[in-house]
Amino acid sequence: MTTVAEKWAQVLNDLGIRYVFGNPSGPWMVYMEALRNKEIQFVLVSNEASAGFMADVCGRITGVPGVCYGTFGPGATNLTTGVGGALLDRSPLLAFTHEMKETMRGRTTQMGIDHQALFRPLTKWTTRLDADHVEETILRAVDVATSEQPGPVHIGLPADLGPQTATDETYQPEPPPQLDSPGSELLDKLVAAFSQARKPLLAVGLSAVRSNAQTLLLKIIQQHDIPIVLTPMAKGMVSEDHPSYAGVLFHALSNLVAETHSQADLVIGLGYDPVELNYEDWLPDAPLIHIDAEPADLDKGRFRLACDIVGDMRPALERLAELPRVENDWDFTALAQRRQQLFERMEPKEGIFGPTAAVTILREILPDDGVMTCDVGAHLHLIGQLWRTPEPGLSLMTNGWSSMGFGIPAAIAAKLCLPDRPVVCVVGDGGFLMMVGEMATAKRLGLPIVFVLFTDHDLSLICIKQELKDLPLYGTSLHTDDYDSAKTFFGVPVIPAHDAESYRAALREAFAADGPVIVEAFVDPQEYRQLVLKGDR
Ligand SMILES: Cc1ncc(C[n+]2csc(CCOP(=O)(O)OP(=O)(O)O)c2C)c(N)n1
Ligand SMILES: [Mg+2]
Repeated sequence: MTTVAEKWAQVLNDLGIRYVFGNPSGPWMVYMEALRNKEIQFVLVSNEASAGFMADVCGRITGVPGVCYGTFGPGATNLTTGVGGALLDRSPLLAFTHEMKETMRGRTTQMGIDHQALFRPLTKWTTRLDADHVEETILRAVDVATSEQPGPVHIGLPADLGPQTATDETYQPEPPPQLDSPGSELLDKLVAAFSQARKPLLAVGLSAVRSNAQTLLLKIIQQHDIPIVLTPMAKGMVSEDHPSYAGVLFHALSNLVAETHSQADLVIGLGYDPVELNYEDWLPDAPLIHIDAEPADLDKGRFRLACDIVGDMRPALERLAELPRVENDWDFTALAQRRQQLFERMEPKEGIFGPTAAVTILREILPDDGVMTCDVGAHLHLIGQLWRTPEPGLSLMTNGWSSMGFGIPAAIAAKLCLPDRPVVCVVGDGGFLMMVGEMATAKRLGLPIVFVLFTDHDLSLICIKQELKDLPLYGTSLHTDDYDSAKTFFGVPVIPAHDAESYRAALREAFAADGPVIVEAFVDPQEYRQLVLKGDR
């Protein structure tokens, strides 16, 4: 006889899942025990929101849905913060929560709320497990979670289900759905518009990263010499020193990036997911061609959608790559000057230890194959533009969900999935306070991760927004004037750094350590004022 919990663990094991993140409860014990027997590690987190973020990042890195768990009511609501991340950052994820047993569902009872209703707006699908369909439910959930656009699925576990006998199943999974190929008339329209344009521009987003279209993309910009802008989560799709590279939308100095895209007379949005930045927030007065698995989300009263190529991206890319070179009017000398100016303006200034110095020095020290995870705040806006990203997937951020608290759990998950790579997390002091409990997790797991904490004593991004509106700074200060750096957090040592020299030494020491280390960089946030929130939105 196999119990539901045992079969559940077997199915997860067969899928290649190695970690389940969460915080336990009474009815979860049979599932934990089943995991232990399958050598799937249950990773205890301090807050279920982290479990969601960790599962999201495992899903992004491995392509197999990450798995997380929360108990009734508050366990589930904590988990939703991470599950929402998987929805808007497009990561495959399975979220399990305990629900009341059938006879108690809808009754007044401790911790009892409707989890199906809770997860409906946060997931692609929400369902409930039963003893007759354990394998079928999980495999269907995986299909939903991994199909375009990837995202989370919630599966409720009735409280009394785990120890019940699982029925034998004969479920035959269906082949995964294929994306439609766009018709040849649409591709002809694309070629015609591209051939007529004098200043076409490529805008590459998050979905392009998933489409494995990088080689074709590089071929197109090589062939036709056209500029390319990236969304923050598409960083790494083209190198920052490529002659076509025009910068990242929305992040630092986006006004300078706009000097290129505002000249375009045709924009080709390639895998452009407006979840990061709506087209309307930056599109020039030029027609748009949208190439993605999802139709264009555009205010068509204000902008002209010349062509919506929905489905598989590759045929459109292949047509552009095969097309004989189309001449255009772009001035590549001016583009190179703007690119140079963009990076010069983010160079550290003499005598100030600010975020630009902290990011620049970290980039020098982290090897090219290292993974950098980042939290949300002014520091992310800087990193999004400044951080050289040799390949997609080496800068992990949340720009769809944009939740503070992402960076620390993301780094833990990245290190678990990629143990041979150096992993660093950059986190603001506000975001650090949200997830400081996960220092205990990193310590317990013995993960050599470097957490670079930018202590600027403020929610800097919000301060800058207040200043831009001529409002007094209010409700944004994190510490008192007598702030004293901690020596350790739950056994994780803290190395303070007040200048570039001590910071460099601290990083070297931290990367050489065999466990987690916090490098606390006391950065002067003033330079953000010249760099972030400069346009777009
Ligand atoms: C969960 C959550 N709460 C609030 C916000 C709004 N928000 C965005 S950035 C930010 C400030 C972040 O401060 P900190 O972590 O210190 O980073 P800094 O801006 O100082 O670099 C806030 C409050 C958010 N994005 N996510
Ligand atoms: Mg701060």
